[in-house]
Amino acid sequence: MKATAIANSNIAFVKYWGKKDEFSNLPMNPSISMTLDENLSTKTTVEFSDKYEEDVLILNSEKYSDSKLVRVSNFLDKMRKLSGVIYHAKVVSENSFPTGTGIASSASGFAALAAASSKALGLNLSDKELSGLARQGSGSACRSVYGGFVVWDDEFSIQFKDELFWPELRDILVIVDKDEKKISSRDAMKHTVQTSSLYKKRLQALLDIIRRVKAAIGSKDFQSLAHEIMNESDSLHACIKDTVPKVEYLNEASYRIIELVKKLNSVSTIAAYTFDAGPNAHIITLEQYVPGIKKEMLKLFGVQLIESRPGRGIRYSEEHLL
Ligand code: 2P0
Repeated sequence: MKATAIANSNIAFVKYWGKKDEFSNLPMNPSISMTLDENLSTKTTVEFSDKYEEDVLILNSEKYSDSKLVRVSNFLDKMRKLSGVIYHAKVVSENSFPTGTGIASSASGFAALAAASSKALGLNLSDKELSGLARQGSGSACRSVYGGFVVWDDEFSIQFKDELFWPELRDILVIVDKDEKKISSRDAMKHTVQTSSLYKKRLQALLDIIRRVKAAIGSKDFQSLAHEIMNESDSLHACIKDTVPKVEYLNEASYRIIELVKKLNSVSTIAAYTFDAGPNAHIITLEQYVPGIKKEMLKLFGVQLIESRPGRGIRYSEEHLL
């Protein structure tokens, strides 16, 4: 009972922030993302067998027995319940990007885990069902089930446009800090929902924003898309700062990148910045502007860049990791 799946990370243009309740992991607001390519992916092999006396987790060649294993084990419990299989499992997982880059891998990680474990258990699920399961592992993971541009609202995500729709679009991940984040997004979003008054205003505006982002993608209107993406990132981080106790994910280097993007956009808009729960920037741009933007970003001290195109959804492999 063994299977291997690969899933890519995704970058949200309109971001998920807040849960209706922690048990179901249903989101407070709809979000829309672009699935990234192989440069930011996770490959996972899962084997269920009576030879394992407990669940085992090996991530990037390191064995884990901390909260990461608990989270994976809780997820495997859901899969066991669904299938009726009671065996423990060994999970071996590798990211395509170097370890210690400070890149969150829960989206690609739980999408790959949902796919590999359901295949190993012979469950034969639809993408929609897989998306619903991945969501229960980590919210953003439900969007990584599909390639291209993906909307998540409530239980499942759905594909809005596939990865071939806008092949010139690019994401440049600018890594400025390699440490794991100090406050998990899980905790921070809980505090934001409870304490931020800006957050209530954000929720009211989000349906309109989703509509405008979909229209900009649908008509390949980069200028409009870029403005929506930057406003949305600013809005999220304003809410995060408005949270009690105050949270600040951006650092000095993040603000330097924002200034640089504004400078690059002084004649016409060629790039958009967006930040998740950390200081590393994603720069959304078009293929033709990538060399110039990379050159400018590399002038900043000590940054590392990972470029990505719109990528594919989940796929399976016979090259197992165990
Ligand atoms: C997103 N983020 O839409 C937003 C933007 C971070 C900022 O989804 O608690 O790791 O596992 O459901 O998915 C990060 O939160 O949270 C996230 P859980 P997750 O991509």
